[in-house]
Amino acid sequence: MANKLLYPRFSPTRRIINMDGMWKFSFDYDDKGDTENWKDGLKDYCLIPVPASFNDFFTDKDSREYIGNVWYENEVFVPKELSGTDLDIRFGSATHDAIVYVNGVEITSHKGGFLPFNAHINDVVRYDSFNKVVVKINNELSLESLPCGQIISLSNGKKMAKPYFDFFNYAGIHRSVNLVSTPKESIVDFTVNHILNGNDATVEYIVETTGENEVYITVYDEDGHAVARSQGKKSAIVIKGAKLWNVLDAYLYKFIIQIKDKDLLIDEYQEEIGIRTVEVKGTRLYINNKPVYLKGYGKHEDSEVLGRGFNPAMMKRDFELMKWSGANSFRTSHYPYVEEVYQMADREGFVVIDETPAVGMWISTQNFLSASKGVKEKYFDNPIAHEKTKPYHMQVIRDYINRDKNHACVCIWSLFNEPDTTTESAVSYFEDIFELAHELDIQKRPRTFANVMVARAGVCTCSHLCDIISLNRYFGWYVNGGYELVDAKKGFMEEMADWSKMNKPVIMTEYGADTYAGEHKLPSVMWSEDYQIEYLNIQHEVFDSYDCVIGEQIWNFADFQTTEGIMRVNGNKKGVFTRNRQPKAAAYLLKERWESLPLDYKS
Ligand code: CKU
Repeated sequence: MANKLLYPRFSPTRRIINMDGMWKFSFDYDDKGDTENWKDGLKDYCLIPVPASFNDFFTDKDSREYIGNVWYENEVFVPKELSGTDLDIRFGSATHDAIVYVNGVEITSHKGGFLPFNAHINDVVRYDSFNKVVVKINNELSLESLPCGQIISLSNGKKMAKPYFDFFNYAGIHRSVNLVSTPKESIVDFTVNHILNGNDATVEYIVETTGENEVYITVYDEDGHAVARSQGKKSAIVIKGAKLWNVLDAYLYKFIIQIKDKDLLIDEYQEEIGIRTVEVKGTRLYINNKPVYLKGYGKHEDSEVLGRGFNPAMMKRDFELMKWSGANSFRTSHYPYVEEVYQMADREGFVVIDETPAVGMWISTQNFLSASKGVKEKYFDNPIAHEKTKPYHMQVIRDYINRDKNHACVCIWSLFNEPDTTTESAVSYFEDIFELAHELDIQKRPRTFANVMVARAGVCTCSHLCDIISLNRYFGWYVNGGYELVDAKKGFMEEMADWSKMNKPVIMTEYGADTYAGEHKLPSVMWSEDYQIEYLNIQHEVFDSYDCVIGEQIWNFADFQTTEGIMRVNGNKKGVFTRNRQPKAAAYLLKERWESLPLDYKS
């Protein structure tokens, strides 16, 4: 059975053995891991925590910047009671590419660093004893990796990453590793769609199992009362007087799904489900048939020491700060985030624009900045994009929609970030990706991609495919910065006039100014906290002038790590909060604005 991406949960019929903790770890500088059979056990190693990026633990640059294969190893005891069940090993993610060995046998390989994968290990596991798990991970970038980039060689023989994107190429085992034991006949997938009729809601559902026994669903409200029941693998449940999932006012029902043979329970899985609809009409985004205005952030999974590793404490702090600032939404720029983030967004009522890792679709030997300016070769003119990247991108779309489809928080799919849409050669690629997302999503949620500044209205060859136009614009930063700020508004207004003619909703998915926390200057200069505020005031005037703008998500929630260079001061400093999650002055400006803008602003 191919797909067991369901989030790993304990139940009366399911067992989870969590493998997080200290793992053996080794860099493979000379590429000898394969010939020396490290799959059977690492020779020289240190211990390293999982989940985490490996990059920021060590005190030398070679470790931080390391490109190539790294190896991880751990042991797991598998009790006898699990024999007779289906046993899988499941990685929340491994960045970017991974090969997994159990007891020396290769059991799976996976391409891509931001989605879960699993493999069946029944045939190789030893019950009632310890089992060796070895993972070989590669963090190289190419034109056909997502995100895109390239690797160069230095004169000392070391490799170096040249990302075509503006975040550090963190790597390692970033999310939890679990052994998942399920019954031989089990629930493997579950999909819901919501229809509202008056005070009632109908939840259409499809349950996929590995057997023929009957499926039963019981729906519990938040007080633990059973409010509806259904039977069958494909049916609909009517919830009378349904309490809907609303923005910042979430309500989650618990769906308990069972496979039963008469009274015998065969498998059980539960999921919290928010009931809501999402729709675009004209220039508005409707949730539960009510127009909404989005306020919030483009984010990153990024923190000190851990890099891109999942940290529940950091996640909690981020949600508290977002709520404090009056935000109601964020974008998972520039890749699908850890599953716990969507669970929390469901619980808190945040609207999520869920993004794929399709970022850096520009060709450049420099970095993301030169990539998005004056490139000679256009990304989608290259056959590699169509022959190699697109099929892989389509697989990513399948996996991420499958993983995230049931989350109430996921209201918009962002299928690319800032691709080169200045050429006709992008169109067929985009058509196929947009079509696939539509076909796969039973809820038919709106699709978008974050449009780059050089692909203006009239130039962008792919914006007609979007249900919502998402714009990343830096008037007052990359153009017309500093004393020229007066001209920024004019240019921005003119461009928005063109976009508004498309009669589609527009979300500003990026705008921002690098700001060095603590830097103050009167009158302001670029990089000061004072300038970030002036810059934002201009942006807000533009957003308020155009009826079609139905959302604003500032770049970025917090300062984050990037590749070093003349454009970045130990990272991107466009954060409203510092990397340690403390406010810059602009946070108070946003809080005042966002707390005063009603959810139905512009309706
Ligand atoms: C952000 C050229 C614009 C790139 N865009 C994408 C995002 O990943 C960057 O961090 C803008 C920036 O701060 O430049």
